[in-house]
Amino acid sequence: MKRITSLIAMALAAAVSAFGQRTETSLDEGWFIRPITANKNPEPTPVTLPHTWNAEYLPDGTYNREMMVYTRKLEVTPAMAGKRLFLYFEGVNSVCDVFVNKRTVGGHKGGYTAFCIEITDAVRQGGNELEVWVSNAYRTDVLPISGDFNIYGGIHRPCHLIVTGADCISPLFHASPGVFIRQNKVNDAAADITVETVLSIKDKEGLTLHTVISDASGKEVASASAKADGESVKQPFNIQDPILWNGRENPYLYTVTVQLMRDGRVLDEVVQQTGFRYFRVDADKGFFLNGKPLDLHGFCRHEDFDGRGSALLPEDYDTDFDLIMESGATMMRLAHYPHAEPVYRHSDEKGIILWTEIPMCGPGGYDYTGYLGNDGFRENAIQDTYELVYQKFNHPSVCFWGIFNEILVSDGTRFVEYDNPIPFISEINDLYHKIDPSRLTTFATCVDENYYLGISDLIAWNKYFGWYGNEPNGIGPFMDQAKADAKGQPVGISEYGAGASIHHHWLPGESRPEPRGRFHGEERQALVHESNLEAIQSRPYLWSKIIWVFSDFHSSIRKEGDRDGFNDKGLVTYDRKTRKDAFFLYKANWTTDPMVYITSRRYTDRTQAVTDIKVYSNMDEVTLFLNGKKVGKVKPDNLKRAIWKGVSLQPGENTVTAEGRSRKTKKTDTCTWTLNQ
Ligand code: GCB
Repeated sequence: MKRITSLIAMALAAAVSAFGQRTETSLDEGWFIRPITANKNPEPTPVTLPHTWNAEYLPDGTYNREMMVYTRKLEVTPAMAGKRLFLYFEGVNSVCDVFVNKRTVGGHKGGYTAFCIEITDAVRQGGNELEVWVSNAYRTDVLPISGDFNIYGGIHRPCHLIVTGADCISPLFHASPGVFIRQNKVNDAAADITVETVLSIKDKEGLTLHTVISDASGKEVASASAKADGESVKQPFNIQDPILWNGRENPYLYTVTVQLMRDGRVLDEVVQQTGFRYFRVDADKGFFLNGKPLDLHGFCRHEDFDGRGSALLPEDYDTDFDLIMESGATMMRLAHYPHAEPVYRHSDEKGIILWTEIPMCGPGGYDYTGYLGNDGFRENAIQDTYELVYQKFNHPSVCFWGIFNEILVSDGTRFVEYDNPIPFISEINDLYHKIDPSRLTTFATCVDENYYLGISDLIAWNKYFGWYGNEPNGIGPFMDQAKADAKGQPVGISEYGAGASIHHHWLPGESRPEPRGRFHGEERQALVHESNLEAIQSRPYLWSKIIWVFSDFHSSIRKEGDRDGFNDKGLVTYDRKTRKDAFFLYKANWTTDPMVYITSRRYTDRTQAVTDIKVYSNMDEVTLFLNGKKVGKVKPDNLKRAIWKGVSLQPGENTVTAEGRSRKTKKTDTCTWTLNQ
């Protein structure tokens, strides 16, 4: 019965889209998974992609990092005779071999970029067997070789079958769309662009390429035809008075349709969305989008969701983006690897600026053996760079290419000659610029020394003042010094934050939670963010101000906070159901839609009668009521905090109400605390 259902589902998933002779069919349904070792549960389990076998921890708190085998039937219909067939995997973590009818057809190293394999000669009419051996075991030749997050094993992103005619726009070129919209020069008056199309053709006779650019209403704004007789075709366009892609204010998108034609017949078609924009970073004034300053603040984000691991569903991306938009963020750093396609698409559509990076991730090297001594590591990083850039090339949201996160030196503390990472980092930086001269390069470092200055266009620091460190001066003076040392290179903040459990509560004056300890009071996280935000807000030279991290995530190396195996520095919980207090600090500071929020609201059972009450609000003034009686009216301060000191709760239940007012608008928030004495 199960088999029949999955066959029906496979049939339904077929013919998802058809452009010219190209069809793209989802292969997400109808898979089975089994361990490679037959003695362990040899019975295959049916699964649907995206899938990981590590969504939950094992009972002992570890997760399986062995090889698993995915199998699926692939039906080749008579209509596919004479066509070219390609398997397109959006992401298989982290190493795989792909077989068709027991024959190797290809494989891939690296779990966060797509790859495409032509299987035309490996299939036969009728039923075929697809098999993918996937391993997420530790390796020194596949990025990342280190990191504070879990490496989810599986075909954790969707998979498609692409069928084209003999001549097509290449799906094979670094598994990219094969169409690259290069923004040579964009300003308010014109967008000077080149549409470059990579072809995979068997017979170039009579081929032409017809490209149409249309605006958001579907109206054609430019078109051109060119002879398609080489491996790639470049078509220049000059679009007058373009409507610019302008971040959250106006994320305006154009559509570029490229058709490969012969004798008036469309052989293949690729459709891409893009937005035209220009940007720069000033060492003193920060980021400018389309000539105007835009404050870049937001979150680092991991691809990790309760019950799913990294195999997110479309609705999970909707949930995340609703929260990101609600917070008022203008940017995101996609940590610490390329994210799935919906993240880039949502960012394009909603106007979020992206920093996206290859998984070259510290700290240290593999068990601190260094980086470049590992055979294959360099090649894998270069491959990742090509794949990331070409696969995400047309997304207007992407403004920054990230080279690495926290690469320390061989022993984790010292900078030693035999594994000096700088030449390699420079090599990746140059490669980014060679493939895509239109964007800026950056990285996230945690070292205080100046080893890395001047290598990339921009630089940013991961700094945890108030959480890991006891530094008396905080992030402000640290960044002032970094700016002075950087001699004109723009400096930013790539991470700052603190851990928090929504089940742990902390009062000012209590001792500071241990970062590696079990008690991670929610209120303390908010306080750390307040002090960082204050320092950051008064330093307009910071080109990026990025919080670690959007949501809590799995990290098997951690045993702290309220659960093992989690990093709890999220501003929202792992299940996205709770926005922690600190989330509302940012919402109050980053948004203008009237809001009022009583902090410490989850601290419902109390033993101290006298307490401070803190409200985050972006409104003109806030009035506090306790059990219906007015406590007082306060104007929120520079961090949008309204604080009432020494309020006395009554024994038993207390109703706390905050009423925000801005001219005629009124907003209220209420919570209940019980005083047990
Ligand atoms: C960092 C790392 C990030 C960690 C974070 C933390 O600097 O870049 O991967 O998860 O700190 O929580 O300690």
